[in-house]
Amino acid sequence: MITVFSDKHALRDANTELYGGELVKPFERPSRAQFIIDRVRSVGLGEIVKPDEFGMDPILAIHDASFVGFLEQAWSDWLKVGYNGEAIATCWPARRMVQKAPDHIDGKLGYYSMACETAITAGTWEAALASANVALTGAARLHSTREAVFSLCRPPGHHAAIDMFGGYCFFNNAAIAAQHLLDKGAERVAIVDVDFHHGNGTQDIFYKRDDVLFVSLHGAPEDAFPHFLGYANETGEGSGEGFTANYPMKPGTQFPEWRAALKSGLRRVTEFAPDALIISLGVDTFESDPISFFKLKSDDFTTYGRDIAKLGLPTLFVMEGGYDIDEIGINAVNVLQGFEGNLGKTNGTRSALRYPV
Ligand code: Q9C
Ligand code: ZN
Repeated sequence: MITVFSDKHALRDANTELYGGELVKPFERPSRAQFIIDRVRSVGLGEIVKPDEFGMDPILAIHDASFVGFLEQAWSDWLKVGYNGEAIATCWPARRMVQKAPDHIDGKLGYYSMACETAITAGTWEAALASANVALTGAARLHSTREAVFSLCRPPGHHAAIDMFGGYCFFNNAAIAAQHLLDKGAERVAIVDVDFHHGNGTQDIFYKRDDVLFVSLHGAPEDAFPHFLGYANETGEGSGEGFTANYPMKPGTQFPEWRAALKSGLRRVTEFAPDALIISLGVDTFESDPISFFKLKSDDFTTYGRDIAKLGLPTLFVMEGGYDIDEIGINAVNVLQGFEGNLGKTNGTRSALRYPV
């Protein structure tokens, strides 16, 4: 399997995350990607390629132009008001307030965010852009070769909505990749989000659409971030009704229960008969993840990689979360090796996309 990777991820290197009432060193840090790419190399997963540049159009196909403009300017706007720290939102347009972007950066940060742990800093824009290009390059490669690709995105993307960043995410890389495949001729794309956290951004983006099936397995909103989306009764709206499936699970959930939910979600994918499958690959389901509460062990990642491969679909893996840094490379690459172990290197050619090149 080829891996798409950009060194520019390292430009996303915040000093602070608001966590438990303290400003701590962010859980989402550059060494995460380093450990994963090191593991990709050490197991000989396959070729590692740099991303191509796709310009702004594929990003603007998913995100509001005003939001994208805000992200591009946020750090310089923040510096202009003379603050000393990193750019963190402190107020939001909450219930019964006016939903309108104001002029001041303090207001804009709240308007365009869904959480405040994610500080904007110098280099954040460049890294987020590179991460989207990593996803797009993976999608383009999947389209032309039909072989599975690993887009080692960082920063992650699944909490980013049409006009909101947060949860360590800025652009929704998986959504951007899905739209790119549709624009290239795919009729249907399925996204299965196995990150510990609910993929609120991805769900929101595709909620009223029937061309993208969104399936998410995650910590139940009662107990887990992002807390305000991801209940089982969220199933889509309008023509999107029935094209969102949520599997919220309780603290302490172990692999057998998690795997049963995955298999149920994968059956939904099979029924949907997509041209391509995107896996939002977070490995924060690991038993010793510092901010999550599922109990998967390293071998379980291999097992479920094999489960995914059994669908026989052209598959793009897009990296999302995972914060047990020492084990992140092993767990992420275990999924990919499990996937490849099942069908081998011929996977892509065995299951051709059903639309013409
Ligand atoms: N007490 C991703 O995995 N903070 N984002 C949670 C828990 C935010 C996770 C606080 C976690 C965001 C891509
Ligand atoms: Zn996560």
